[in-house]
Amino acid sequence: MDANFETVTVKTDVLILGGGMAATGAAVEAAYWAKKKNLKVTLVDKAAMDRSGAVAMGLSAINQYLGLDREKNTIEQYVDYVRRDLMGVTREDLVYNIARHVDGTVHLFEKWGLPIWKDADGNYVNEGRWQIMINGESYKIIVSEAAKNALGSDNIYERVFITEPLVENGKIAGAVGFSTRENKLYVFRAKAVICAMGGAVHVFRPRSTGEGLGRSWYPPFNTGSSAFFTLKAGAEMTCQEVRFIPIRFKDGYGPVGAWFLLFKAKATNAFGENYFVTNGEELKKYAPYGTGKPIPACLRNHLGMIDLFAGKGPIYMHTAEAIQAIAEGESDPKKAKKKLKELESEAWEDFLDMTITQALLWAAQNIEPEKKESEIAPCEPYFIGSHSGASGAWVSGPEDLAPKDYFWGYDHMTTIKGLFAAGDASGASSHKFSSGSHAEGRIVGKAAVKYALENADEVAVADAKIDAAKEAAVRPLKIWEEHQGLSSDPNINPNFIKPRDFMFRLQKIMDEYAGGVSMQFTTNKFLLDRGMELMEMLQEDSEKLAAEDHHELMRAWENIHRMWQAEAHIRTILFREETRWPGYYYRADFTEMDEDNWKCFVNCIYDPEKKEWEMVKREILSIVD
Ligand code: SFD
Ligand code: AMP
Repeated sequence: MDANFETVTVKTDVLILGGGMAATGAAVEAAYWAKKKNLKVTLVDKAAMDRSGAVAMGLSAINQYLGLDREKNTIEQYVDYVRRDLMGVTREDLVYNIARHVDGTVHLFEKWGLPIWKDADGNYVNEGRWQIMINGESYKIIVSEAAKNALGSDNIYERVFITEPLVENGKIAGAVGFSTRENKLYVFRAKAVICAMGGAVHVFRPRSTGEGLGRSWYPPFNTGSSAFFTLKAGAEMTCQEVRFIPIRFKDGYGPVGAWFLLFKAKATNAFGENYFVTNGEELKKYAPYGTGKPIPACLRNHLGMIDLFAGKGPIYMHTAEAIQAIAEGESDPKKAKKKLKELESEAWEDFLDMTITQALLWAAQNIEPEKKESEIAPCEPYFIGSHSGASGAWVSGPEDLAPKDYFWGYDHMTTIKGLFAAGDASGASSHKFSSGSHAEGRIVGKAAVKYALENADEVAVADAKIDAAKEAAVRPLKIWEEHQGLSSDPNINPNFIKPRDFMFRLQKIMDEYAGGVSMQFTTNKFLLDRGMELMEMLQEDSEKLAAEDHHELMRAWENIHRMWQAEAHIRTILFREETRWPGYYYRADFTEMDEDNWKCFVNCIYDPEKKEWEMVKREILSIVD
């Protein structure tokens, strides 16, 4: 391929990176405020916004909705729920800020056309206390349409992959990227930048290998771009150790929430023992978090893992029992039969709305959920700030809620001036899910416009810096051009490594040294130190990534981004000498939770000038009793 690329320079006021839930929220809100002040807002997505990001396939529930009855569900109760779920480590000001805005966002979704389940009285149907059911196959198209209408098509760049940030003296100045279809390099210059490029998948070796490679719970197209972008800008990062391991229907990765909460299904080990009961004593070790209700997500995993690791698997979700029990609640046999049919179709729709593969797998394996139980299993680890993980950038809280040390001027701005983060990109504010990510996007959309107004001068960037970023962006194509003739197999060459093999190498390091599936999520200082050594060699080889075409160029950069997420993770689990989130990972050399020394945030900062990492502890400051 010809690696001569045309440079397109785009000047804007507010630049939104990503086109997912947080970015579409940011677009709607920023466009509204920008219009009043005659500012320009531009959005860049590596894919087509209608079906990009985690909600590409749709969803079957909105997992954060407080409801209009604030007597029943208070914001303080939501904060307490999240705090306990994350074993005490959460930014309460951020969780509070999102929770107080999220219902308005959900009402917008409905106004834009999202079908939300209603009961006979016209009330939303709850899945659990904070979750509501939707017919969400077209969820992403609906929120994307609203963002497109707000911004106008001239201000949207689809299929442009952002490689790295432009920063000068601790201030954001823009971003560099390339088209995944044409020979075009993009230099975006902006006063405020919103990073919303999702979480990271396939940093760890997945359970699905050759036979189902690419299948994962969280989307394979979330590749650590947010973590890379904020780290490389020099922003302080938080909770990089708090990976998320969801329990999912085995191999198809179908979510379990509807089964546990809506259908009230039970999970047991192969011997029929309910591990929540038989291993229940274990929870006392993790008081006060483990002894409250609901049991934190990591501890739910932990109780199941005790049995799995003891050889008592498979673990089963008893779908048939649950469906029969609800149907039998109807005394009239005719009604009971009708109810059974309804439940059967709801069970299938839950997956058809958001994890189609799971429905296909059920069909392929002759599983009728109303007749037969299904295997569930813990997945490989993911990096996701919006579900029950917490990794992301350390951002400012809102002035009216944030303790002094958590406030530096603009809502949800990182420690780099003018650089904002939302959704998976912002840390320590878990349980925002799709709705809270959109709400957080709206919060940063408004704050970024304010910042752009109050900091109207363009941040100057040295030409050499921009040229270096452009050169790096297309380097894998040049390496391919130079060396491809040396071997007959395009994937094997002494002068380069292809993205696919590079990814396998990264995943092997993470799996075997940083506590992946094959190590039963367990690691220690020696394994982590060795893992870092191997990572350094991988980093050297990242300079030799080769790409045959635009698509492979994207793959090359996705893996560079994953590699940085991996390094931040290894450094942080190494620093925190305790096991606070069993079920997510275990430190074999520090097996207990240590409230005296480690009830704190662990943050990391990469200095892009000195190329050095710093690890710091930050105090947890509570705002809710
Ligand atoms: O059942 C670049 N999620 C659920 N949320 C809910 O509210 N209800 C559910 O039912 C949920 N479940 C669920 C969920 C996700 C998935 C995959 C499944 C099931 C199967 C979680 C939410 O989806 C999630 O919290 C939000 O989507 C997070 O939003 P955000 O904006 O942080 O991430 P995104 O939507 O994935 O968007 C990322 C965007 O960035 C783009 N991008 N663009 C340019 N350059 C780069 N280098 C880029 N890298 C990425 C992407 O294209 C995308 O547009 S359940 O399991 O709990
Ligand atoms: P999931 O399908 O696992 O992503 O879960 C969807 C929602 O239900 C999230 O808010 C979870 O925290 C919650 N959830 C899932 N399983 C349980 C459970 N056993 N107890 C309490 N909450 C749960």
